[in-house]
Amino acid sequence: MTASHSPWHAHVLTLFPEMFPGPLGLSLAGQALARGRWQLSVADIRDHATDRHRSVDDTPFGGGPGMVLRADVLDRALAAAPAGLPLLCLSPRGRPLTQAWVQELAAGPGLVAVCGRFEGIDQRVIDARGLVEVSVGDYVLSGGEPAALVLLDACVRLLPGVVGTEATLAEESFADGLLEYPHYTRPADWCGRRVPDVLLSGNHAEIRAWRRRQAETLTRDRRPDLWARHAGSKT
Ligand code: 9D3
Repeated sequence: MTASHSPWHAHVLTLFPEMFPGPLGLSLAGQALARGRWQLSVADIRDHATDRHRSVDDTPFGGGPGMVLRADVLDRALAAAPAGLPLLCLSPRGRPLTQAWVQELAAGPGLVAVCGRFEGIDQRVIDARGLVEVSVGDYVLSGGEPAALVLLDACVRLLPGVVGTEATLAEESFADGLLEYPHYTRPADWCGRRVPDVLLSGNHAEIRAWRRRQAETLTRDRRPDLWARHAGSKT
């Protein structure tokens, strides 16, 4: 018997509990889940409805399209969530998720993720519970669940022992905000396309320098925003 304290815990509140663990039950995250490196609990928000029709939403005060997730129902679901975890709510108007934020969340005890549906959530429960709204990017999803899967995938892969080699994660911080250089494997000639000679040279200093230049050129061309921050971080 091996003693261990409680693993990193994700508690998801959703109207579609069947979406979890979904892809997180496979691959690295799924293996880590099966091995107890992290824990997932899923609550169906509808279980906290009280009326005969189990309704969770209602029309917006002030008018307008769509429906709003009721404060009372969501509040009961939050009261039943494990205590001591940061309370997050996936929302298209949330603070953009970054790798730095993911690192903070992965270093903590876990998180509670509320997945929105409908036009939105009653603002009063967001305020009363201090829910922190998180966005995964500037495009429109049909609900918060795929965003929660993205958030959890990003956190779980940083937990100790989830990604196979320490070297993989070390390499990431090593790349200091640049896009990745191009990769090649055998055959050295594929349909007349040859692998760059430098990679076959065995000269590791030259290979390192070539990869660095490739990463810099790619970042400057594709992601001027990242490039500006990278250049700025060195001055
Ligand atoms: C017309 C107002 N819409 C906001 C753009 C309403 C609306 C659209 C889509 C409200 C919720 C949603 C569902 N999306 C999410 O819940 C969501 C999301 C997203 O759509 N994009 C990026 N990140 C996220 S996190 C949650």
